[in-house]
Amino acid sequence: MDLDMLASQLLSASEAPMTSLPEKSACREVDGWIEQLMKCQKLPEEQVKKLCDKAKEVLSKESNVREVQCPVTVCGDIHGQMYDLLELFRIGGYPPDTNYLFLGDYVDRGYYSVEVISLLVALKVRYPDRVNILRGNHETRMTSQVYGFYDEVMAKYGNVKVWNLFMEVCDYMPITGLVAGKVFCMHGGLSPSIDTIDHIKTLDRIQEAPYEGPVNDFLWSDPEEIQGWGRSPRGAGHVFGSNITEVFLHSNDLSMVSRAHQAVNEGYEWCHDRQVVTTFSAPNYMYRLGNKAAIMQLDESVNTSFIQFDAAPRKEGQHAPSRLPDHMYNYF
Ligand SMILES: [Mn+2]
Repeated sequence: MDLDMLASQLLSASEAPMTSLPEKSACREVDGWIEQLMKCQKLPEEQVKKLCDKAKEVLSKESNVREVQCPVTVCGDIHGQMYDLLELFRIGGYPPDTNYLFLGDYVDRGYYSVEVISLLVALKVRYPDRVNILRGNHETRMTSQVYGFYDEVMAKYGNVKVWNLFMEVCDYMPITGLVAGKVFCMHGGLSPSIDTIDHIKTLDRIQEAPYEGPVNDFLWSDPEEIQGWGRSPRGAGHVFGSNITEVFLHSNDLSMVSRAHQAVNEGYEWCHDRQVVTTFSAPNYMYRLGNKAAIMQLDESVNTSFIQFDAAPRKEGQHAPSRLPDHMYNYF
């Protein structure tokens, strides 16, 4: 589908019910940014600054455990794959007609980290109650400096200011989400230092994610077919077994854990007796893995259904897939 058409579709969706008059012109400005980003055109630095200031204000009001109502569509890793994110919206519906919960990893690896994080943050600012963005392990300085976003900002803006601005926004992103009080969501997994949802709410999150501890665990951990806790091969976070999941869900009166963080062939994958689901929304990850992507829809009764999708057709003028440097292929 033509990108201009996508943009105009989003615009007409955003002409729906609006707020007071002074807010109206602010909304119109953000709508303009969204329209531009939907064409995969980056914003000028001054507009990024304005966007990030607004985003910090919006996100600072959110809890470490972002509460979300149903229906909502849950999305996993995007990793700078802008044309695939546009495909996701084409398939899943455009905000604000579809409510979204993104589980992090917006940047790094793909060619359009700048445009992807700009678009998602702009949608957050424009529709704060309908678009939710959690922090992933790539929304940190330590990771995005190494895996692409930092270099992309240098290449596209000629300096690192935009990277710094977005990293400040990342510091404000909630760490976990709770859908309908039943589905506990995060980028990575559980933490051995946290037994209750209430405990998470007391953590001090507005900072660069620490190298260890609970915030780091939520961003980095993985479910594993073991019992108890184990060392993670990633060198950050932990691996946790089905008995850990079982106890956490039971003691917090939850029905399941929804997370992302691992590329899975079908775009989604259940484990731990269907108490944990992984959703991954970057099709043909890194333009070479050949995996499907998926999004998870939670309906009014918190029932799950999945939509799988393949990579968007490549358009002329887009980067050809080339082999990335070897160090990019390790276990992230
Ligand atoms: Mn990740």
